[in-house]
Amino acid sequence: MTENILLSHHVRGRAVPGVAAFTQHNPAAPVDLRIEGPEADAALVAEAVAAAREAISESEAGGIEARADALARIGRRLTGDVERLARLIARETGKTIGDSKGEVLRAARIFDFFAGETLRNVGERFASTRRGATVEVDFVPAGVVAAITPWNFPIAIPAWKIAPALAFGNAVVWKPSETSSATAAALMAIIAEGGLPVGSVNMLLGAGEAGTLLAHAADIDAITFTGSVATGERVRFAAAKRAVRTQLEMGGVNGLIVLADANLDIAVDCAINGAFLAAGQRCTATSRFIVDHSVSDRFLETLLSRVAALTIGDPCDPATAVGPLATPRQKKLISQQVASVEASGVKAVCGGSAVEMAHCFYPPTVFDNVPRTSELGHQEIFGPVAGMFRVDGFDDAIEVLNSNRFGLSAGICTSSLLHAEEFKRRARAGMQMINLPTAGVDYHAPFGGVAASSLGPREQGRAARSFYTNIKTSYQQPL
Ligand code: UN1
Repeated sequence: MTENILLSHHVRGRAVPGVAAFTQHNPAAPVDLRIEGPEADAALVAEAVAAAREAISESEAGGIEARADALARIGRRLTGDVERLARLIARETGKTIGDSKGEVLRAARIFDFFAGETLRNVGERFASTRRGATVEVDFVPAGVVAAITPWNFPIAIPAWKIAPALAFGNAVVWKPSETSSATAAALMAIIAEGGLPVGSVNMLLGAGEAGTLLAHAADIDAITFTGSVATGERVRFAAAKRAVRTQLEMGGVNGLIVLADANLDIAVDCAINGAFLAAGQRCTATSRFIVDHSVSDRFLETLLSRVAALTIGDPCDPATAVGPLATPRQKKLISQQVASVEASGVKAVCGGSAVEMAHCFYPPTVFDNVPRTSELGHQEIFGPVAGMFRVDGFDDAIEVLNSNRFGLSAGICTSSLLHAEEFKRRARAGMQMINLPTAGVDYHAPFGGVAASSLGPREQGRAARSFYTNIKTSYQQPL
């Protein structure tokens, strides 16, 4: 029997229903679950922004300890609810149950981390160049933050935007992806019971227009966005028009270098994890294996035997390693991208369009001998698809690594300290991974990329404060 879930917006502490405008099914078994949600219109966007604006002064009046307590409470609730939330994520987005549990716990720890940051928002005090005077620097709330979040980390990414926004005294209008709106609504319900002032977090649902309206809304102070390059560009233009600050996390076409001196078992582990877990649907996923020709045949042979052993299936089954893509639309897009690479003459050594799979499942796909000019090296494919580029030594590997316009995460497998150090210096990326997969980051360290991957201040960890606060500098001469 199909479970039907009908979602509502959440504005000023209340559920706001609307006409169903979008639908999401369990991508592994469409008859299992049907989710419907409404599309926010301009009037509701304006109301949510107004509610958020009012909550900011209440949050200030409540003080930092009340905010810290609320964030800690939300973190505890998430931990207590891990089984229910993880099952919902798995059924709504196709993420495997193990990854879904890990993600809920990560979100809980993010709220906990920012509960502490609420109390650690220390300023600075300088002596002035003017005798007797002092200069103080305070980090004050940026204001109303619009958060636009994707479906691939449906709880962790909202957590690492909403928790710091609240910690530093802001209020939020949040537009989650229509593909993960039921998970968003479950998080929203937990946040709403956290004890924050009404309107501190408002959630607007929708499949397109709502996000556009929010990005263009009058009276927002900042927009934080994670998603595709194309949507990120639209958000950037909308924000630039009204000089609203932006933080954009977009795509990557991340490379993993495997040098001749690498431990090949570790290299294959990194490749499998980076390219195929979460069905490759992470902006930090590995899409390029950049392998020294002296080890490339052995690397490929081990990789292919490991890929063949990956269990593809029901994300709710703990034995599953690779679940489905999130939506039929994603499957169609990835199928087209793979077909286009095949049409250019590059050969898939496993997976590819020859393999038909049910529902939203897509086979792990590896291309070999990819030419450096291939679209595979330049265009993000948000699925379990990667290409092998055979290279000649370290310098050649770095040249291939840095040859596209992105710069999110870069990896290297090597036992040479010298090469590891050189790699950190020369890789053009926001994150460098040495003998580790390109995907999988800690929540207490800065996250973000360079070049076409990211724009604006870093997310997560202590670095998050710079986006969510304004700096006030006060000069004082005692009389
Ligand atoms: C991770 O690799 O642990 O959308 C996090 C994404 C990134 C998050 C990746 N913003 O995939």
